[in-house]
Amino acid sequence: MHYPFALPALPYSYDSLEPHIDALTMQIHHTKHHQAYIDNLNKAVEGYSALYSVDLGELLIGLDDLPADIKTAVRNHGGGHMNHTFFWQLMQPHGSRAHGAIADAITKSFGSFDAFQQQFNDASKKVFGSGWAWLCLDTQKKLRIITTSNQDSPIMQGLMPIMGLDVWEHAYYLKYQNRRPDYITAWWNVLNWERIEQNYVTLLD
Ligand code: MN3
Repeated sequence: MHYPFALPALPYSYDSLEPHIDALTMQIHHTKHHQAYIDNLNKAVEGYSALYSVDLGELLIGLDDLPADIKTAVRNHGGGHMNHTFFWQLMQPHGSRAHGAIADAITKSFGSFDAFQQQFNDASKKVFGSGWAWLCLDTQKKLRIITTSNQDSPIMQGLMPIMGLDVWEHAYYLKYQNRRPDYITAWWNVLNWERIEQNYVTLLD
């Protein structure tokens, strides 16, 4: 992904994650929130032609090398574009169950899938304010659960995301209001574990 950045189409319809994630939330999240990150990212990069061909991941990893006046905008809006593009792909109607290499790795790392789910949920609930919970692969190829604030991406701290959960209020407030834990519980019903496993396996190479 590089400039000019554009909104990716969802691989499913807005209402197809019902009842777990409601259609209006999906529509506003995709067409308003995600689009706004893209618009603001394009506005920030516009005029810096040396950056036009640079991949978004490289921009985020190399934030310190960016012109000072666009660093914060690229961090927030570039992170927002990166994270949401990733997030949409993790979901599908009629979610699947973890299996194969990723399920084995999770069991090995966390003791059991239930223990992993518990840890991931706890991390998601504890994010103060706006942010994300992530399952990442570190440089030693070990699985780690982390959280990030605002729209920071794990790649900004050298970790590769395998799955991630948006716990900004805009991701759940219309349906769940202040009940973030209910949103977190519901989200597990719409996961695309084939995609998550693919994210994992690709990183092992
Ligand atoms: Mn969001």
